[in-house]
Amino acid sequence: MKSVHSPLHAGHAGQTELVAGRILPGFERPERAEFVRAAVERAGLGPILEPTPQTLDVARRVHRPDYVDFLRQAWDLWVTAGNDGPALPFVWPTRGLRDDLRPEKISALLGFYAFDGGSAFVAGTWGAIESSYACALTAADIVAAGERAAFALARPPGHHAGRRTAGGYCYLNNAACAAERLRDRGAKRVAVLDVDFHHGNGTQEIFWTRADVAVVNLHGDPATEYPYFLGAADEIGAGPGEGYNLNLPMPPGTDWAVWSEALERGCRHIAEVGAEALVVSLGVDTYEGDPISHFRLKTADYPAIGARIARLGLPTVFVLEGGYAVAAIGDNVTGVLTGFECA
Ligand code: Q9C
Ligand code: ZN
Repeated sequence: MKSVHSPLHAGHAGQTELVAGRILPGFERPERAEFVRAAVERAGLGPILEPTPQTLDVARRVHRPDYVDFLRQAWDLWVTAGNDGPALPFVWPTRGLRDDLRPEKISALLGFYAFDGGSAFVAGTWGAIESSYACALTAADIVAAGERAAFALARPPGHHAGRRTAGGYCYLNNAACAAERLRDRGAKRVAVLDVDFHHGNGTQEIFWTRADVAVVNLHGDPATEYPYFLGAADEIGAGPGEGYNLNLPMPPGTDWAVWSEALERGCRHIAEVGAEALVVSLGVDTYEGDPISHFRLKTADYPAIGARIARLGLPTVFVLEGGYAVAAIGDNVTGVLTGFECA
C-alpha cells in the first residue's frame, strides 16, 4: 500500500491548548507523524510518496469558501495585529448570540470560525493544513485510479472540522475531502468509517443531509467524552441523508470485546447502504495507553480492525486522525494497515 506524506506538517509545531485551566503545550505534535512514518518504513508497507499539489476546489465545496480563506490568512492577520505567539480564540458565537455577524478583527474571527480552543495557528499551520489536505486527495486519487487502498499520513488531523469551524486540533476535514474526491471520480456512494476515539462531529455535520456519503462513527459516549455536544446514538441524518448516519457511542473503559462488536455493526451498515468506496478516519487514540482517551484497545488488536475493514471488499482510503501515545501510534497505525493487506 502506498502512503502519502509531506514534510510540511512539521511547521505546525509549538501550539498551546487550554487543559484544566492552564495553557499547556498541545498534545497534537509533529513527532506523531514522524513516529507513524518510521513505523510505515519499518513494516515495509510500501512506498511513501509526497502529495501531488492540489487546488482548494474540493475544500471550498466541503467547507464554506470564506472559512477556507480564513484558514489561509489567519496567521498573517494575527501577526499584522501585533501578535507573535500561537493564535487562539477567546469568544464564540454560541447559543443566544448571532452567528451571521462576521467581525473584522482577527481575535474575534478566530472564534467565529471555531467551536473550541483546540486548533491554534502558528507560522507553519497553513502550510501543514494544505499539505495534509493534499495527502488526503492524493491518496483518494491513487484509489480512484484502481489501487485497492492508500494511506494519507496526514497531519494535522481533520474529522472535527465542520463546514465553517475548526476545533479539536482540526482545520480542513481531510477525510470528508477524500470522500468528496471519490464521488467526483465516479463512486456513486461513499462511506466514511470513523474509528478515532472521539466522535467525528465535523464529518457528521458535513454529510448530515446527504445520502451519497454515509457516515459511521465508533466513539466515546458524548455524555463523558469530547466533543460532548454531538455523537449521540439518536443522530441518524436528516432529509435525504436520513438513515445514512450511524453513531455507535461506547462508555469509558470499552475493550476489544465490546468495541469489535460495534465495528461489526458499523461494517454491516456500510455493506447494507451499498457504498462503492470507503474512507477510514484512522485515529488510534482508542489505545489503552492514550493520554487523553478512555478505551482499552491493545496494540495486538489493531491488525484485526484492518482485516475486518478489508472484508468489506471496497477501495479504501485510510486518513490519519488522532492518537497521542506517541511511542505506540506508529505500530498501532501500521497494525491496521498490515492487517488490511494480509486479509
Ligand atoms: N485535556 C483528535 O483526536 N480535548 N482530536 C482534549 C485534553 C481535545 C482530539 C482534552 C481532543 C481533540 C483528532
Ligand atoms: Zn481523537
